[in-house]
Formats: sequence, C-alpha cells, structure tokens
Amino acid sequence: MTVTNRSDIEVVDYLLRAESDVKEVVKITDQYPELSIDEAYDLQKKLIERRMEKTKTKRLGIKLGLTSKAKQEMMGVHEAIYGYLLSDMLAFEWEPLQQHRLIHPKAEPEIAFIMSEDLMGEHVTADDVMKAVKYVVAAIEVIDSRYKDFRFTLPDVVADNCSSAKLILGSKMVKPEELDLASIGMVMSKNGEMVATGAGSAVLGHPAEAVAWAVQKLAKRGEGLKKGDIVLSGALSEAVAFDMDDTIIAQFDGLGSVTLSSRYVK
Ligand code: 0L1
Ligand code: MG
Repeated sequence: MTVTNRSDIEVVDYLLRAESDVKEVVKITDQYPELSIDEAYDLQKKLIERRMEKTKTKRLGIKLGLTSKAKQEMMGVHEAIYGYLLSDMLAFEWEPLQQHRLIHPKAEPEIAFIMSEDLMGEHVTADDVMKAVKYVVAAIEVIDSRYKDFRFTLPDVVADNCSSAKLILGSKMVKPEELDLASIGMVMSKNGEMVATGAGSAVLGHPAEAVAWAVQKLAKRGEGLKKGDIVLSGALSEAVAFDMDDTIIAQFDGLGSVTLSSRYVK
C-alpha cells in the first residue's frame, strides 16, 4: 500500500511522538509493508520539516548511514542511506547527554566534514567533495532508532531520519589535504575498555566517496550540501550501546579524540 497524504502526516507524527515521548514504537512497515525507499525519503522530508517547525530548529547538515559493507550485508542492502542533522542534535563534550531523553542510544565513531561551499550535482566526485571541505573533525554520532529493539527494514529507517539523535564534535579541526582519510585508524573505548576499532576505509572505501554518493542522491531530489553544513560521513566501526554514567572516547589518528558522557539529568 502507498502511504497517502493523510497517513503521511499520521506516520510522521507517530515517529515524532516516539522521539519526544522517548518511547520505542512498532516499525511502520508492519502497517505499510509496500512502502518503497523513495516514499520513505518523502516521509523523511516531511518529518524533518515538521520537526524543525515543532522544535524551532534549523538544518545543521547531513548524515550518512549504512556506509560499511558489513552493515549493508547485515541488512541485505547494497546502498548507503542519508538523513538530516538539525541544530538541536548538536551536543558537546563538556555537557553530558541527558540519558532520560534517549530511548536506547548507541555511539558511532565518525569523521565529520565541514563544508566551505555549496555542493550539488549528480556527477559530483570524491575529489569535488575534498575541494569543497574546509575542515575534517573527529565526531561521535548518537543513533537512537525510534523502533522497538532497534529493528527495522530499510524504508523504516529512512523514514525515521536514519536513527539520527545527537552528534558531538572533537575540538581539533584539520584541513582535509593534511590527512589520508582512508587510512586514519580509530580506537573507541567505553569506561576505559576498548570496544571498537576501525579505519576511514570502512566508510565506502574513503569517507569522501561516501559524501559524494550522498551528494549524488540528494541531487536526484533537487538538493545538495550547503556551505557550513556538517556532514557525518559514516561509522568507522559498529555502533556501541551506552547507558547513564558511561563515558565513550573515540581516538582518531591525526584528528585527536572526542568524548561522550551521559548522565541522568532532569
Ligand atoms: O548512522 C548510521 O550508520 C545508522 C543508520 C541507521 C541504521 C541504524 O540505526 O543502525
Ligand atoms: Mg552514523
């Protein structure tokens, strides 16, 4: 069944309510099993517009998901996905996350790009991306699927803005030409114990390749990256679940570290 205009709003509100009530919900394809990826991106767009209106937030940038072959295989898909980052998703190293505002969060180590110019087009390459990037920064993305047990199909997760919840940036900004992004190594620890390792090449071979892919996809919808956008290029390792009082540190070669801490703050 195709999601009709009327039910689009219902679906969007269903997902936004799950986020604001901090309650996981049944995935939408249980009710709309025929939902296509294209329709899911339509829903995502409506969800973002409605969320920005409700929370008085602005676009911060773009995020990519499912950028590792391992995760694509796990989900039985051959493509990455993208979603939007909004201004209230930006969190800071010095300010613990409010754990009670999150459902079942997981942390992902990522390389963030800060764009120095607009970038749009169906033929944009990784080289074009590198030329349009001002800085690269170590980042942790917090994903927090609104779906029960973090289980979903591809259209579900696209409609849910690719599980986006928060992002934290490190404080070291590096010019992209100063590093070989594919060979950057990363170690992530939780409460002092190593929990994940990875390299930049885990992100579709090279993080800039992943961003170029997103620009090409965005172009099909008449969109692109904007000057000042923060782009999360995709995870260098699997996502790691965390709870209150946990501290997660991701350390990247050449980019320094970024720290996430979480507390129950009311
Ligand atoms: O940012 C990501 O790679 C996650 C994308 C959505 C899939 C998930 O929630 O695990
Ligand atoms: Mg991510």
